[in-house]
Amino acid sequence: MKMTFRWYGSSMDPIPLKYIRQIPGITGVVTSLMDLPAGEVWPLERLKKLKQEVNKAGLELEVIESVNVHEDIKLGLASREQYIENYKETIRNLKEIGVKVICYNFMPVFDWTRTSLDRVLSDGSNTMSYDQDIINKITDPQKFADEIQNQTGEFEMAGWEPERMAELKRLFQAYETVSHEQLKENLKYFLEAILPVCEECDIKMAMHPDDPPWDIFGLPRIANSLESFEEIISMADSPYNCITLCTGSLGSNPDNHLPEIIRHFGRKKRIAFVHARNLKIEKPGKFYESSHLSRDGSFDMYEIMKALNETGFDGYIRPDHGRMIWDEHGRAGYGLFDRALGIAYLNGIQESIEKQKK
Ligand SMILES: [Mn+2]
Repeated sequence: MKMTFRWYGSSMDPIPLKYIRQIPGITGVVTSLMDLPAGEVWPLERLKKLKQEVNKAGLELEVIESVNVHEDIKLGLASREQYIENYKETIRNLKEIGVKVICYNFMPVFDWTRTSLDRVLSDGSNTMSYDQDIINKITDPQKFADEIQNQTGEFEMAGWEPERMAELKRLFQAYETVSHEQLKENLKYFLEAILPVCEECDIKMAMHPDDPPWDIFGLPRIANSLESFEEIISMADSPYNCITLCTGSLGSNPDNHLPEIIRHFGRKKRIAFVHARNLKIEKPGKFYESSHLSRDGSFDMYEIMKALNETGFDGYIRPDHGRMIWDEHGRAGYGLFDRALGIAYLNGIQESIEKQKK
């Protein structure tokens, strides 16, 4: 497997590539053109420059996270045709720079959601947390979105693009008539349209699970369990219709048995990308993001890595969100220090699994 690190680009990420290059075992970065609104074609010239910059630092650029799907595609509006054509064009441009995997999600309106970006843990570190009781009391999602944005300081949150947040009201109204079944239909339509291009370009689409893996604010969510992902990979049957196995997103519902889900999709060769992280479930619907260490959280990270190893996973993996430690100032969940510790830990588990096999 190839160990990677999410990086937001030199103008939007305080972490320089040269620091990332020094993390043991790292092969590349996972990045995107964050300033482009969803639905636009990613210009080849910019992609070439980005690749050059990453390669110059001694790193590969083979995974994009994310090429965001325009809301009109998720809503199934007639205007989706143009956005789907643009998406295909972006896939073709990404092929030109050697990209192998595109991570995306199909969550209506909100991307990953937390109720706090800087909860203080007992060791003095800061982390992101979620509490369904807080979400249940929110009557105005716009106010909630504003509050979360205020907590991010100067850093815009990935997946919470300003243009999408600015029209929350209109989007909520538009989704009133979209059921779970309709959203699945719209996903199927999208996948059937783009997968032939993915096959031609040898680029895997890796769908990220809903985070948290249940409906929020009454919006439908359809990618949150073994069964739902089985439905998704079957609705457009192609080896390029794959999954981003995010342990934190799926695992915040304790009904999701992570090693079992990994074995199920790993055997089918449908896991293209892994987000490996841990979190501590305090009670159903309430959790915080812990360090990667198994005993700090609710997941058995050894069993997770073992399931990947046993199914011959040879795709891309990255540590996911980290805490803020050692007074680091940066993008919530995406500091250097704790994620680098996460990599060192995952490397250690991987080495011990490999040696035990001999
Ligand atoms: Mn993730």
